[in-house]
Amino acid sequence: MGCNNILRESWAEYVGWELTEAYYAKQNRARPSYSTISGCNNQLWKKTDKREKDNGTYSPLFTDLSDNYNQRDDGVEYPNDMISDVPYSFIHELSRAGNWDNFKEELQRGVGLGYFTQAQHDEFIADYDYWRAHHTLHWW
Ligand SMILES: [Ca+2]
Repeated sequence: MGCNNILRESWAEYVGWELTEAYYAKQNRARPSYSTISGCNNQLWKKTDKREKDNGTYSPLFTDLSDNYNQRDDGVEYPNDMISDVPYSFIHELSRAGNWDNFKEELQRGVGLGYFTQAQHDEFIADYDYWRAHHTLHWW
């Protein structure tokens, strides 16, 4: 695998974000819905970001399953994140998918488990499918 792996980098960003959020919660501070505390939530990621130039691999793929902020509210160029509060256990399973096809197959299970609707799932995955289709040198 190369260093530009969207699954791996996005997972690392999620862990950093989640730990920072947990720390703030422990300090009795409200969990910010759109936190820039850690800089790991990547809410400004766009499907048109290039891999290296715009840090395209540092996406909110995992963070968006947990956070309750829909960055689409900031503009149509951002993902329509209508999913929130997916259990960590499920997100962790997704992190072990290893490649994009396995990730998508696992994510689909979330519909049956009631974590989100099919429509929310389809909207969630659309920007990443677009990103993948427009990047020939990607490592998933
Ligand atoms: Ca979000």
